[in-house]
Amino acid sequence: VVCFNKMENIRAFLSTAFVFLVFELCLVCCDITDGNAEHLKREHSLMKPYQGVGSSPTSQWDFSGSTLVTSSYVRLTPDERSKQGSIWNTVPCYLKDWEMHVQFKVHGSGKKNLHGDGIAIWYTKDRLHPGPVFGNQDQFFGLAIFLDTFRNDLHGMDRSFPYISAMVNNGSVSYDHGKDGRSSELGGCSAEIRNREHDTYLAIRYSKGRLTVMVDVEDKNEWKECIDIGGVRLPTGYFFGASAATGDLSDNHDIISMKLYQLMVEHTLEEENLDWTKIEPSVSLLKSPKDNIDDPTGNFRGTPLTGWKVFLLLLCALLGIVVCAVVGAVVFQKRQERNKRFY
Ligand SMILES: [Ca+2]
Repeated sequence: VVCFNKMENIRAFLSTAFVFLVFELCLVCCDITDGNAEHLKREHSLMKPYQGVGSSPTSQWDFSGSTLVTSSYVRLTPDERSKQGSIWNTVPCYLKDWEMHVQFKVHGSGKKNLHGDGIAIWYTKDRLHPGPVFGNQDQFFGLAIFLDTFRNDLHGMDRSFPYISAMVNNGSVSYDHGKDGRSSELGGCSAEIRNREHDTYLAIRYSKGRLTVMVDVEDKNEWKECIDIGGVRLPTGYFFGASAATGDLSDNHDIISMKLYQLMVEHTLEEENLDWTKIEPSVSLLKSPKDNIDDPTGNFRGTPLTGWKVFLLLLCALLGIVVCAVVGAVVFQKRQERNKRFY
């Protein structure tokens, strides 16, 4: 009788485990297709040979200042003093979760430390407003990523240049050039982005309030984390752009491409019902970035292979859990039987 009961228990347990496994697999499958699928959005992307950029009323990109568009690059500034130029997407972006990949090239004849000032990538309310912040207006609304190639702050020797940093602004804060924006930066890293023989890339991901910036400048075809912070709030309906400026020192600041990918991320009903265009750009620094890790791999160029790898890993983990549970149940029952014999 004991043996019969035991078999029944194990069978019941196994069937429960099987149902659980199937259920979990379904969840995992749904998660993979919704979480990792990336879609290039052509209306927000700038790619060779830049056909129709700026020249027609239906054009999706406008440019101003010193910007020169050729068939193989968009030169925001030439390697000459006191230039500034920008290029702006004319279509507001209503995606809630996105990833922008920028291929850029900063190069010039200036020797070490005798070049400047750098490039800024923007996601802002206003567009085509030339100004003092890397060729764009100050006190902007939205997000800026600065690729600062010149050290203005001689007291800030704890960081090497070029230096990449992020700033979110609700129109109230000024960028402090003299301090290289240190007082308003959310995070940053040093990266050798200038005069490289190979292609150099930057990726900006904004998803579920988390801002991640990655660089690929070592010709290794892999992303290296630069900035990763949570609690960032940005509205939809802003514009993507890029600008650059030179001063007493100069460089060629080229954009080769800007590719925007939509990230398929699920939001709660409450989030969906919000009017995302009304969100004020802000950052809650109370939240530690480390508390906010939902994708610790930071694996950007999500290919189907990565998705499958994750899937297989999860499958193995689930199978492992089930095997452990079954073994545990058997051992537990055996122990109980043994205990019974003692009574
Ligand atoms: Ca600077």
